[in-house]
Amino acid sequence: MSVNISGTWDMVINVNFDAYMVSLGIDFATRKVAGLLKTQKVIEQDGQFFTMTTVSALRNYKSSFKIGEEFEEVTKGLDNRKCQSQVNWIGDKLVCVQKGEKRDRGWTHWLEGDELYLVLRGGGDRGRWGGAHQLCII
Ligand code: VL7
Repeated sequence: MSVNISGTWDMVINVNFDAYMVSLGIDFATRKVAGLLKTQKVIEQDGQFFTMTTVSALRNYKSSFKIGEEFEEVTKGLDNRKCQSQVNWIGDKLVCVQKGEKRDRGWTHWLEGDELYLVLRGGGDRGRWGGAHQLCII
């Protein structure tokens, strides 16, 4: 039985988000504004079906997918790239691979206690968030 990560999660820690954005080619001005955001992650999980909305004062980003099914993802409003994405449970970690122009791109979510973590990977760089945290480690 898989973990349930549904809920509304407030960022509390954010590490190396700027480096993640650099790896995706986000311009300086956008990075400075985006780096100040306290984002919220709203996750709906219904069996194999997920909807994730990253909510911020600047813009929102929504993606919906089914576990194990490849889908076309356009990172609209972010770096606006097209990816063939697939999300799977690997143990208790929810792992997304985003095949496209960037190598080794994707993200991983997992729970630790009552906190949600997120590692973002872009172009060989890595980032990480948590629950009410956003952590990024490159
Ligand atoms: C992660 C932002 C930086 C452009 C704007 C900043 C707006 C709020 O992949 C993501 O989430 C996954 C895993 O939880 C589910 O879709 C979105 C957002 C990273 C990348 C690019 C800066 C411009 C930030 C939307």
